[in-house]
Amino acid sequence: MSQTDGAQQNGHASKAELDANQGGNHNKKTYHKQATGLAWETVQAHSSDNDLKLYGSCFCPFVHRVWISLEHKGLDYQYVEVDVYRKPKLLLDINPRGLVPALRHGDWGCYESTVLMEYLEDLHQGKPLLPKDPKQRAESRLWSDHINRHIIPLFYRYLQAQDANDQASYAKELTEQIAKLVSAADSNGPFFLGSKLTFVDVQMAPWVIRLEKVLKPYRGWPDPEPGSRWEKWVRAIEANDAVKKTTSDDDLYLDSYERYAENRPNTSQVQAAINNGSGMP
Ligand SMILES: N[C@@H](CCC(=O)N[C@@H](CS)C(=O)NCC(=O)O)C(=O)O
Repeated sequence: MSQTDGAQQNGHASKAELDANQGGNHNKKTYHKQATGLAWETVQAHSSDNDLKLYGSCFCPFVHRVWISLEHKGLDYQYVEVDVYRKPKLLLDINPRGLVPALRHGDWGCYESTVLMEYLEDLHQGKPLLPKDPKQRAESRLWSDHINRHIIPLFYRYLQAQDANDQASYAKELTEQIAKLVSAADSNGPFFLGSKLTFVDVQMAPWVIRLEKVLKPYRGWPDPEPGSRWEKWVRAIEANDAVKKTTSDDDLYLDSYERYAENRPNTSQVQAAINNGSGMP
């Protein structure tokens, strides 16, 4: 199928294919079902059957982490796009919670983006992402935990907030949590541990991309301050080959996140968790 086939590929579901988040309104943008740009080229290059399969959805930042890891390591794998809100059996067979990313390796399957990144490390194939030194490994896990526990929920809280005062206070909190992470990074960089892309960079990269492509247009998230350590890190992540090869064109993110920016009902388990104040899925 070509990249432009079918109205549902470009964020406008066709009449027969309205998504639950659109509330019956054909004019509402919805999530894309197929990667675009460089990410689409990577999908095509990894479409042949393989023992190692990544089940993903092109807009998903958690999938993006695992996908960047696979590309960075140069592993042989197959990328399989799934409509995660229609939950095909091949996804539920691996993850009964019906979330992507899910990985199948032979007859074994597993899920959870951080767990999957650790699994790929444990294969000891291709370029490693965790450093050798046990203390640096522990610190990488510590700061990955900070990203998962503090930065990611705030990203969604800020994006979903409809009240201007709430938005201002979440913007401040998100800025503070990112500043904590940046202050733990190697002072020269450009990456978290120094000159090379490692685990923490990949954990954070999908949200670095989405700060620019989603939070900036929807909430006015500012560009990094010129000359700052944060700017150096952001530019290094954006310029990284594995990140570029797994990133779609801007419209895909703008369209796919409109439902979050409007905090529409039936958007996702993440959106519901933020609204209910329960733990992230
Ligand atoms: N903690 C999970 C989160 C994965 C997740 O929330 N994925 C979203 C897509 S970005 C999903 O599968 N949503 C399906 C749903 O909401 O039903 C991870 O790190 O892998």
